[in-house]
Amino acid sequence: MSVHDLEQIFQKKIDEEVKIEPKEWMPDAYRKTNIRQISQHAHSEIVGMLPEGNWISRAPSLKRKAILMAKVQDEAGHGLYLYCAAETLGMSREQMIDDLHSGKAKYSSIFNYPTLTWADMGAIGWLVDGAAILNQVMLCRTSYGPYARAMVRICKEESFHQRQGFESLLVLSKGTDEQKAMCQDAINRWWWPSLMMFGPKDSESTNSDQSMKWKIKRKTNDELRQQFVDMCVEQVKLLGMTLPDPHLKWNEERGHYDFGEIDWNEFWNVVKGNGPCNKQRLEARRKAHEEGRWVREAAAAHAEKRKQQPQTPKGALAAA
Ligand code: FAQ
Repeated sequence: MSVHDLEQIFQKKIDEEVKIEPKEWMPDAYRKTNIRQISQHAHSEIVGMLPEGNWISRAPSLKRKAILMAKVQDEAGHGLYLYCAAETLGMSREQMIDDLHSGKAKYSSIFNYPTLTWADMGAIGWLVDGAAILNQVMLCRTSYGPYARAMVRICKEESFHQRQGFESLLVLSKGTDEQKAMCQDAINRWWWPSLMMFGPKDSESTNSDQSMKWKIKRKTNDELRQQFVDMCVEQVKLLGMTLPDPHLKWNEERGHYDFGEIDWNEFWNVVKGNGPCNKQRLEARRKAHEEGRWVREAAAAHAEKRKQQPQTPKGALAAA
């Protein structure tokens, strides 16, 4: 079959909403962009454990500590599903991890900001998980099968994460003056970086056009960002707090909220590795990887030993 025929079969599947599966033919660029996006998504989940991990030992109660530990553990699980999904495209886990540690691979800009107070745990849950869910709900319908299926499970857990974040802020927002101030301060610091999570504006997004054609992405960066703003403006009212943007205003004609200009210099600066915590985050990941080396080696030696052991014949145990 010619490449032209293969391309036509591939395109027909995309048009008819049939998922693309690992062993099927796909254009090289489709494979590459999926590897890029899925591995960056996996790295984001893994690096994303660090800002919250910072507060596990200082959570204000046993209940909050248990919730936070479960959330961070979920994030590890999300990272692992996503690495598996990227592996089905022919990229090795070692290579992905090396690319993260060498600074070649990106991960979400949001995780390069510090977590200064306990209220940041609530703000991350509400805003960061809230932004992540909007993006990920659309990815449940992405055209690459293993990625779409991983997203279904991840979204269920993320929506729990978002609710716990909102609930945690709600408690602070009804607390003492200091707690209220801490809540507002966390919202102020996390608002703009959360808007940046959706990526550059559509006019500057290099990958969007092709990714939309291949149905890897179903909504553009700006569409999702707008959906997020509209959602948060309503939710913040329930907290009795405000969003730090004087330009937020309902636009009757558009049927959406207008909002202020994002500081794109800050965004690109963070993406290029110069955000407040980029160096610290990568160092923490490299250190964890190095310290886990003996575990990987022991697991590999154990697996090798099992392979060499004679297999028990089927039914031998039952007969005994
Ligand atoms: N940070 O052409 P586009 C989470 C890069 S998971 C850093 O528009 P695309 C869970 C982009 O890679 C959060 N870099 O790119 C959690 C590209 O560079 P490249 C992560 C960014 O791929 C919650 C260049 O800019 N979610 O939060 C960012 O079409 C709480 C041009 O951009 C995902 O990864 C950014 N924010 O659209 C965990 C979802 N934005 O690669 C712990 C899957 C853009 O060509 C605690 N990913 N860049 O060198 C996506 O949906 C897409 O990749 C976008 C970007 C929408 C992020």
